[in-house]
Amino acid sequence: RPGSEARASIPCLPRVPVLGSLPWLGGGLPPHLLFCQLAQRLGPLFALYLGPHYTVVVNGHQNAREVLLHRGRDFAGRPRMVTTDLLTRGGKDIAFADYSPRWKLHRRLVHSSFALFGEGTGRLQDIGALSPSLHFSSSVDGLCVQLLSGGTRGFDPAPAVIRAVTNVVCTLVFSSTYRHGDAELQEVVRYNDGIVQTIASGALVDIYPWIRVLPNKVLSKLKDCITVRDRLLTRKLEEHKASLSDGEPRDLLDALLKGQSGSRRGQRSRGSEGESITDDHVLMTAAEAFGAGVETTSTTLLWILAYLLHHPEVQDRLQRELDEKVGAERAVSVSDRSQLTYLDCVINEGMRIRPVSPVLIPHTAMTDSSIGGHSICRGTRVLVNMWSIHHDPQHWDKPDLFNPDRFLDDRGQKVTPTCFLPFGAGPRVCVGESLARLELFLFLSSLLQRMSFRLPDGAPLPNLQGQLGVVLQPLPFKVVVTPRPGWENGAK
Ligand code: HEM
Ligand code: PLO
Repeated sequence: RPGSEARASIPCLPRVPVLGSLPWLGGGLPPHLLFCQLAQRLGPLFALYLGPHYTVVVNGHQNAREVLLHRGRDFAGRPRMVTTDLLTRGGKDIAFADYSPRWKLHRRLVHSSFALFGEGTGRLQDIGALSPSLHFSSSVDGLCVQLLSGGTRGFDPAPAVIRAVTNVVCTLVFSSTYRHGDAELQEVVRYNDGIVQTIASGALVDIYPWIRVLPNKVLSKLKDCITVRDRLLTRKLEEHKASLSDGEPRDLLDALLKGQSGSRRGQRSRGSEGESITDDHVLMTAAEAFGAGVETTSTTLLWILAYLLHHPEVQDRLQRELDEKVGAERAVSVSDRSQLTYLDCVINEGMRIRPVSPVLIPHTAMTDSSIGGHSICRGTRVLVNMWSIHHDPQHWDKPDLFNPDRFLDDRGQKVTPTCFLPFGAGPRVCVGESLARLELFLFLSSLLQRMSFRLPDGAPLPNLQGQLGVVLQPLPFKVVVTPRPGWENGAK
């Protein structure tokens, strides 16, 4: 069998029944670091058993590009897992759904709906709106005002950042913007946090599905959060259905509902009813836009703030660039983006040094295929260790150093190294990439234009190790915020 040859050729950890290779994974290191350690011993491509599942771990960028890009179709499957099945009603979302014609249709629909909020439309910019009436409710202004009201005592910026990013996603998904302290916004923040906490600690459940039958506090908390989420989103969906008109979609829910009827028409003409996008799909997509949109963007922003506290010279240089290219008279706008090169490098360096997803969501081989000349049989799980790729000393000079200049060449022009893949690549590449980049740009540029961040007197520098849950998060840290000239109130 080709499968048995493949298993012989890729170095593989030993295993015991039921536990798989678990006894050889001791030491308590998080997976991305453990895999780096194992790669030193076994080589960049190795295998292990997660419970009963034969799993190949990819550490080098060439092999990763092969899996994600060159043979992307072969490896575009996803394994089924207990927690994500609960989260997504058995894979009716994008991220955790297995590859299928319906998934392709669904992903395309989501992609084109996101394009509605992209750069060209100015829609996202409305979130940092210039109109005075929107000042307080707009997320960017709101965040600036809130941070600046933190006073001179040190405070944790995370709650304000998470709330602001959640607000942006609420605007995009169902056109709601919330004022500070709004009960519905709090509810969204709370249930999302509950899912984040439980889905990662529920990882064990995914390796041993039979634990599902045991009483499990984690699983019941996850279920409770999902119930709250579903109640809120179902209400939004019903409201949107009732007020849907023929005009331009107001938000993601409108775009999905319109696409849904479009795809049904398309299906009928092709006679394949089974593939249409159901209400469940619409609901799961909205839920996922929240999960993916909030966790990733807020975590990246917090990592960058943590690094700016470690590197005040980078903050100074960012502010010099902003003063030179934008000034203090007006708010930053999307059209400034091409001018703010150094800011772009800082965002890239933040995503390189602390990828939110240090090991990508597992892929599975949909057909017999190969990686680096080793054959891989259908059904094999593949873990791409983005951490090892972003910290490979052969491709990055002093990889543990925060150095945004590595994204500039000798002439000060931007460069994107081939081993920089913060959003993945190929058929499973992040669908929110352009949205995420735009948000990171708008938030960071506005924050640094209007205020400076420093450590509270006597406080320790932020811990940069982070804490691995569903994403890699910085541990809580404190900042002191001071307004820059002209921005004493946080907004104009
Ligand atoms: C997938 C990164 C923001 C939606 C992914 C993947 C990565 C990633 C690494 C997995 C690729 C793979 O499995 O091969 C990021 C980063 C972000 C970000 C670094 C921000 C800094 C967003 C936003 C959204 C989003 C704002 C949507 C609102 C998704 C979805 C998938 C995904 C739906 C699953 C794609 C699929 O499986 O086909 N993202 N993401 N992401 N991302 Fe993002
Ligand atoms: C975050 C908690 C939400 O309540 C549900 C959710 C949905 C999509 C997930 C996201 C969580 C975590 C980050 C993920 C995202 C899909 C793509 C993204 C895994 C679990 C990344 C970085 O790959």
